[in-house]
Order: sequence, then structure tokens, then C-alpha cells
Amino acid sequence: MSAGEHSLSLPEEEMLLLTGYMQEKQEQVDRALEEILPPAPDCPSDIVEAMRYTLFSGGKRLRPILVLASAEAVGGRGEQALPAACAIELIHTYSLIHDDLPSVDNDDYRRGKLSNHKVFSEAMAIFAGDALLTHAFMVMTDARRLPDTDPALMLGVAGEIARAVGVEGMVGGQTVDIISQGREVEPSLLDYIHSNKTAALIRISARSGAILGGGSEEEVRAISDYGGKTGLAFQIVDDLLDISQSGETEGGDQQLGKATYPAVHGVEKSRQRTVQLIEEALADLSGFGPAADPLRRIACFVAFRDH
Ligand code: GRG
Repeated sequence: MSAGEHSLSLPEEEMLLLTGYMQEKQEQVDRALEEILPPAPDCPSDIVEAMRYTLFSGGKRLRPILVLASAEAVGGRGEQALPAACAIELIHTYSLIHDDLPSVDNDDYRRGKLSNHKVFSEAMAIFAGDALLTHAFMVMTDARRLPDTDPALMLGVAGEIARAVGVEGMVGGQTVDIISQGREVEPSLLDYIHSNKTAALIRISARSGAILGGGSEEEVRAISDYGGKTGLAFQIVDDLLDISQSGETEGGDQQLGKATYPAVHGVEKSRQRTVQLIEEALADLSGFGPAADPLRRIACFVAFRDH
């Protein structure tokens, strides 16, 4: 694969390779998640049921797949990064459950199914999110799961993940998103919101995989940059999908008065920015060989996805 614009929309053969790759990794992640969050561990079944409801409700597993693909891109084995990959999916799931709460985005549906607080209760959805976040750090710091990983390396990755999803990252971005609702937002503030509420988790997914796969400093930096740009493109496409999938009616973001890329820059400029970001993300991978092809295909998928 090359980084030229022509390669951004994936030809059928590339698309088939990506679909096969994603399916294989999705199954690997699902098996590992089943192991780390079984239906009846030694804790109240109500909360585990609520945690599992959203965890196993049909997510694409994009972030854990990025962890595994990044580990492989630097010549590592995906399994070395599997606990971090699962932890990141647990964190992503918590963020979705809390994002749907009545006091946040008040969404009744997620992935075509009733959202967590609609099936369980608002209190249970808050607890399920809290428990998923906590469980993620338990999984990452459980030495039995990491027999081949240097504990210092894992501790460093866990710390970086904490930073990326806390006030200096995802929660910070989400906070500014919420307090900016209904207000006019400067382009620089919009970039802050998108880079933190969404791109920070996607960037750290790629970065964690590269670190745990044994990548050199330069490789880790290149893959982190790739992740940051792919993550930003992901949120811009999400904003565009919110408009295109809502037909005649206002998209959910518009109804909430959210700061979105198309609202601030217009649809055409948003599309152009997506293509530019993905081209730059592909250029970040220019020093890598075919082992990084799954990462290249994932970036193109992000730009042209329809869900
Ligand atoms: C701090 C107010 C507050 C709430 C906590 C941190 C947080 C909740 C939310 C994070 C922000 C968030 C949910 C961003 C959305 C990112 C996004 C576009 C998610 C959808 O990702 P996909 O398409 O989902 O990968 P699937 O369903 O495939 O897993």
C-alpha cells in the first residue's frame, strides 16, 4: 500500500483483507474479554450484567484492534498487548455508557439497542461505567496476565492510558464539549475538544500497542502521530455521519447544540480535512513495511466508514 490519495478509498481486494483482519482480531478480543469479565464472577450479578450488556452489544472493537495491529507493525506479537487492548475497550465502553446518560447526551439507543440506563437504571449505568473503568486498570496491572511483559513497561503504559483518558485527555475534552453546548466555539477550541474527547483514546491505543510490541522510540512516535491524526479524522467523520444519517431532521449533535466540525467549518471543508488527516497519518507510517498494512487499511476505513 502507498500513501497516495488514490489509495484512500480501499479497492475491493484491500477491503476484503481489512474485513478478514478485523474479524479475526475482533474474535480474539471477544474471547479475551469473556475471560476477564465472565457472567458470574464473585460479585453482584446485577452490576456484571449491566457491564456485559454494553461490552457485548456489537462494538466494532476499533481501539483494541489498533492496539494489536500497532504491536504487530513494530514486529511484536499481538498477544503481548492483549491485556492493554482489552483494558482500552473496557474504558471505551464506560465512556459510551456515561455519554448516553440523561444528564449527558440523554441517548435512549446505542448501536441500535436500548442504552444501558434504559435497560438497567441510571444508578446502575453510572456504576457499570465506574466498574468498567476500574476493571481496566485491574486487568493491566495483573502480573499473571503478563508473564512475558516487563512490569516497568506495563506500568508506564498504564500510566499513559490513565493520562489519556483522564482530565488531561478524554474527560477533559468531554467536559469542555458539555460546557460549550449551545455556544459559538472557536476552531482552536473545537480542535481541543475533538483531540481530547475522541482522538486521545485512539492515539493511546496505537501508542500502547507500539510500546508493548517492543517498538523503537522513533517507531512509537510515528505510530502515536498516526493514531492522533486517525483519531481526529474518526471524530470528524462521526460528526459527518451524524448529519448524513439523520436525513431531514436535525442530527443528535445539532439538537444538543454541540460543537462539531461541519457546524464550525462546513461539510465540504470537513471532508477535505478528513482526507488530509488520513494522508498525513499514512505518511507517518512511511518508514514501515508491509507489517503496517493493517494500520494503513484501518486509517482508510476510518475515513470512508458508514457506521
Ligand atoms: C466527563 C461528562 C463526562 C462523561 C464521561 C468520557 C466520556 C464520558 C465520554 C467520552 C466522549 C465520547 C463518548 C466520545 C465519543 C467517541 C465516539 C465517536 C464513539 C463511538 O466510537 P465507535 O464508533 O463505537 O468506535 P463502537 O460502537 O463501534 O464501539
